[in-house]
Amino acid sequence: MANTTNKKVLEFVQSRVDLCKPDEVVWITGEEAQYEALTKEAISTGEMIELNQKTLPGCLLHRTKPNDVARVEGRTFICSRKEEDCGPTNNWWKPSEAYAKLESILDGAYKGRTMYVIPFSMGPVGGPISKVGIEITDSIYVVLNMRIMTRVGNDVLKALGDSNDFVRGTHAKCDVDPEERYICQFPEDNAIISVNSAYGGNVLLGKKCFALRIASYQGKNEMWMAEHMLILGIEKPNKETVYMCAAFPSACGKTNLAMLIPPEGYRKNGYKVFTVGDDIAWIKKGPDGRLYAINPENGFFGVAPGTNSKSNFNALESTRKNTIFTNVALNPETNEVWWEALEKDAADKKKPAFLIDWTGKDWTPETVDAEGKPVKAAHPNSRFTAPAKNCPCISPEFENGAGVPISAIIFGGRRPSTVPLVYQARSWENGVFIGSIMGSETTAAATGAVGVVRRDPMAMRPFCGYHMGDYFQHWLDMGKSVDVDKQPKFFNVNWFRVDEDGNFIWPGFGDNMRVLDWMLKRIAGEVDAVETPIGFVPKAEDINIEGLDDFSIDTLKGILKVDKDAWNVEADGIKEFYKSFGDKLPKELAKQADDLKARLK
Ligand code: OXD
Ligand code: MN
Repeated sequence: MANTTNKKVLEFVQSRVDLCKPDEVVWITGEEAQYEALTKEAISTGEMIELNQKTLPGCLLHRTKPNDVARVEGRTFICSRKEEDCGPTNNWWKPSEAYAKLESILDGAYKGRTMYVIPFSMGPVGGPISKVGIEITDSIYVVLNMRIMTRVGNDVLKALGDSNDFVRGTHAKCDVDPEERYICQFPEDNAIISVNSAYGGNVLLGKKCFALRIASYQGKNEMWMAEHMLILGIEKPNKETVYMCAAFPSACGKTNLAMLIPPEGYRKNGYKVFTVGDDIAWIKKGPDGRLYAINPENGFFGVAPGTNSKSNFNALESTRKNTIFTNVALNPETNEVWWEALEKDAADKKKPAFLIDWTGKDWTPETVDAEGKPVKAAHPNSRFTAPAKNCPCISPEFENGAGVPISAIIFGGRRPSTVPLVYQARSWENGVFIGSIMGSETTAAATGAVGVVRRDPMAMRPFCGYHMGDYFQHWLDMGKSVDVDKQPKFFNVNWFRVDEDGNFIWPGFGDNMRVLDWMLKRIAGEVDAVETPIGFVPKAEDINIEGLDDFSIDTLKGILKVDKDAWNVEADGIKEFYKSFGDKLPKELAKQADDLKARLK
């Protein structure tokens, strides 16, 4: 039964009942008993597999269809009223046509099924930066995941009251037909419709669809920002905690950086790292004029393969209870989960000899496909959905709805050459420029063409809900709204420089703390830097390499170098990329590109 008298909510829910024609309607209340009953039901139908309740209490495994294992950018649409508001980085679909097609798919889609109504809050319930959504779905998997990834239930409806400020999300699994799969955002209507998928990134509508695509549009209109950023806090020996946000394209180690364990020397000296968020930040000006960030999510939807006690101890610990695993392998002997590189090294002997792979088939380390290539037991994009509160280093400020004050904004990508380990922007405008040109370089293994940079501005290319040129302008406007002395400092990092043999030069992982430490010193005004055409680069002696085996100051100098020839090529590439935004490219950014070119002469 509905626990609200909010007319707009009731109207929306009724419109979905009329269209999708479910047998039954269940409102998600947030109560434990309801959750337990739904879990039991999903286990009884085989939708969920109950894992070893002694070693993995409250944990479940789910397998999606093999055609439904990742976000689908080609089938994701921004249905803005005007095409020019969508921009060159998104697919546009005229709203009237999109609604007509989607409604024809949704018509009767819940026949013989139960419709679940999930009221959810992005951010702590009732918080000043938080927002509400209602997701309608026919999937218990979605309900159980949303319960981990967001705050759900009656409290949310209470906080919403009579307000019309909520996002309307409709999801229907239908036949999971990839040809009829559509993930559509209607920014002007506060609406999302997702059909024919059951994969997390497409169907947990609070995440990419709302918290990035719709919220970025809301942020532009309401003077705040929704960003694809982790948030971490570093507690210094004097107990002061400095917060930083960081944006990286997918597969650059955001979750690892967010949960970093500092090297021993730092731990001994009293440094601690706390995680506020690993994927999304909502940023707004606070009463003191500084920028504050919240993590709108309540859990981590992390990639499982590669996660082990060495690469990310804290993430692994977070998955030890009340976690949903999707498309990982199952060890039938222990009823536990497994994925590639779950062992931290060869001496860690947990690697099983026999498994059920992510598709439900028998698997041994010798299993090969039709072409004789080894078959992976877990899908490379297999995931864990883990409650944030499980994380050993979750920040004490995680539930603070007012957010944490941001002192640094970090951008980065995978760049085997050209981009130094770290440099600092000259100003907010220059920082926006650096964010707008970030991206990852293709490698020979991936495409055959080495050195092609796929630009992914602010890591928002697949997630910006409006024209990217207007988005850059919004970044510039946000900067103007904050006094210079209260603005965060901008940095760019590159953990991925390689030597002639293709080996990573910088050790990465916990040792990235050494680079964050330099940023702390810059923020506190404790160290100088070298001015170069691209920005301020550290003096090598200001980066602490104590305790790093086989890593000399000369090696460090090598990855801090700014190569003018390489940057001239880069600057030309930037100008080419900027052309795609036409006259929506802010003049300030065009000038930044010209100034860079001039400084490189
Ligand atoms: C994610 C992504 O799943 O960015 O977070 O792809
Ligand atoms: Mn992400």
